[in-house]
Amino acid sequence: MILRARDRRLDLGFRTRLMGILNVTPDSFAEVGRVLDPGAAVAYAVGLARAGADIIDVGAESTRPGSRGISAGEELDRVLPVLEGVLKAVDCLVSVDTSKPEVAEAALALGVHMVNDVTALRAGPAVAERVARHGAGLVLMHMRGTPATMQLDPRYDDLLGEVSASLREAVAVAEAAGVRPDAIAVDPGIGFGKTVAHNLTLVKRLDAFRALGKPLVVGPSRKSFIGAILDLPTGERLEGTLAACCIAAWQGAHILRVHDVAAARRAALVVDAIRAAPEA
Ligand code: HH2
Repeated sequence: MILRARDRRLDLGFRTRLMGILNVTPDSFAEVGRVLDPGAAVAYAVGLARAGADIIDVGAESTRPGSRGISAGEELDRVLPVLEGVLKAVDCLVSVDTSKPEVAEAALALGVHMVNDVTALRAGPAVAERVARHGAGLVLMHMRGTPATMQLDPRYDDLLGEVSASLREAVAVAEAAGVRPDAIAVDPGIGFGKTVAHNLTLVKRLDAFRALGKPLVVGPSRKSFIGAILDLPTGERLEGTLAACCIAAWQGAHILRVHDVAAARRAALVVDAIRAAPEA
């Protein structure tokens, strides 16, 4: 399987890929990966690329549980100078983590390769239309509710079926808007309107999303379900993150969205080697 993004093709067949997290925010849930100063943010991105990131995902609005969001103007002010610098400084793919069409458009005009939309086009096709016009890639992530409300009482009758159906609909909207079928990846949205048990099931049963026929992105990195198991703060969730990443990769994740690229790279290489080993 490949993921196309502008003139680039990310081959997903032979090894697990890594999306490194860069949050240009004062309030993202984890301190790791949070860099507000533009110069420091670009230097941080260079470090992610050197550590083995295949994609650097730059976000300027935290979507942590309870957050209320920021204006498009504020998001643009934070993200554009950083994207401009990152695009010049690294050779890997660069994505912008936004669900606002005006932010997506400005980032695409600068040359970003992908848009990572954590609302999976809930507000309509505007983001997808812009992605299509630039020939870029698109990640569609499942979220139940909004960041402000999503963790109040998430319930599903059929977790895997409902998340799959919602992603399938979003893919149809994206394709109808003109996004190339091979430029779309999907993500079940760990922590976005999910209980601890839901998150564990999503990682365990990631294989259920293979039927969507799209590259699978998954983002367990340092999230609260790991904290709930280990009773540890975000700064001490690396080992738990790696455990979840290994299971996710084993179950078919093509791209792991992580804060800790160097550590995840080592873990993923071992998973890939085990997968490639002879059966007996
Ligand atoms: N998680 C977060 C943000 N964007 N995108 C995808 N595709 N998948 C995810 O799981 C995902 C995402 C939340 O993590 P983070 O960016 O570290 O925190 P915050 O939203 O507080 O900035």
